[in-house]
Amino acid sequence: MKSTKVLPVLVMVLILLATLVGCAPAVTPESAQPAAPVATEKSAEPVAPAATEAPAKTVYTYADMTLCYPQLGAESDWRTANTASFKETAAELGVNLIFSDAQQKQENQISAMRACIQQEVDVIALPPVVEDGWDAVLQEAKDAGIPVIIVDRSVSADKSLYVSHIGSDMVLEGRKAGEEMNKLLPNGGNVLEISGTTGSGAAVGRAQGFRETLNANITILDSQTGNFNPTEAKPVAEAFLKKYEGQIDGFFIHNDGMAEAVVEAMKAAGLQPGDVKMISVDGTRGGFQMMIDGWVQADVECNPLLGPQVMEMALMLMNGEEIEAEVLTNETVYYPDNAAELLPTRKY
Ligand code: GZL
Ligand code: ZN
Repeated sequence: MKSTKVLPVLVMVLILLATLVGCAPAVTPESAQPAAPVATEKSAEPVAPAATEAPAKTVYTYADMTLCYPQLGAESDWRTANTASFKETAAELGVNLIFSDAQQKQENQISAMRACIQQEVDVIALPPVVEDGWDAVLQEAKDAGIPVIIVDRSVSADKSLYVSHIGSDMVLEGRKAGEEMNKLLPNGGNVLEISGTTGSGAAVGRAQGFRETLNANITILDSQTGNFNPTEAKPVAEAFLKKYEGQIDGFFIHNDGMAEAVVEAMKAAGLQPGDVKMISVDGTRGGFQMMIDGWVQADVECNPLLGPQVMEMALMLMNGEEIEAEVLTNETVYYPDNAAELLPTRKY
C-alpha cells in the first residue's frame, strides 16, 4: 500500500493543476477570431475606420456635354471649315452640339445664346461677329452659371464675363501682311485695302497690324469693307479699279473669299496676274489656287479648325479644371513657290 506521505503531495498537485486549467479560458472557435482593436495608450477611444468617405467626384465625359455654338454665319470657306470642325468633332466625341447660323447678324447670335441659357447648356462657345455689344448676354450666362469660351475673333467685354479666348492674334496677322507688302514693294507704292466685317476683331486687328508695319514709302490710297464675303467685296473692287486705275501697286484683302472676287474684277478690267501685288488672309484652297495662278503673292494663314481644342477646354471646365485665359493659334504665311505642292494637303 502506498505511503501516506505521498497522498497529500499528490492531492496538492492535482488541486494546483485544476486551478490552472480552470483559469485558462476555453479555446472556442469564436474566441479564435482576431482580437477586437484594443485601445492604444495614445488614444482613449478605439480607432474606428473613417466614418464619412468623401463621395466619389463625378468625372464628366464628352457624352455628358451639351455645348452651345451660336455660329456667326457662312460668309466664307474659312467659316464653312470652322463649322465643319465643330460639327465633325462633336459627332466623333459624342458631344450634344447646339448649333445655329446667325447670318452675320449680332442680334441673331445673342438670341441663340439666350435660347442656350434657357436650355441650361453646359458651356457656350461664342464666335463673336463683332467686338462690342456682348456685355449683357455674357452677364446673363455668368448669372446662369454657364461658362463662355470666346472663339476666333475677340470681344471688348470685360474678361471677368468669360472664361477664355482661343483664336488668332489678328494684329500679328496684319503685321505679317505689312511685312510681305514691304518686301513686294521695296521702292514703295500705293495700295488699296478691302477689309473684313466692320467692327470685327479680325478686321480691326488686321488693319491695325498692317498700318503699324507698312514702310513710310507705301501709301494706303483707300480702304473699304467687303464684310468678309465675295458678294459685297466685288462691287468694292470694281469701283476701286475704276477710281484708281493705273495707280494701284498693291492690294491687301482681309480674306481669300473676298480676294477671289477682286481677281474676278481684275480679269474683267483686263489686268494680268502679278500686275498688282496681292496679299490675302486665311490660307484656304481658294487662296492656294490664286497663288498657283500668280494673282496672290502671299497668303497669311488663319486656322479655323478649332473644334477639338474648344471641346477639350469645355470638358476641363465641366470637371472643374483650370483652363488658359488666352489660347493663341500658331499661324504662318504661305507663298506661291510651294502652293502647288501643298494644295492637296489643305483641309479647307
Ligand atoms: C478670322 C475669321 C475670319 C476669316 C474670314 O479668324 O473670323 O472670318 O478670316 C471669316 O474668312 O469670314
Ligand atoms: Zn487667324
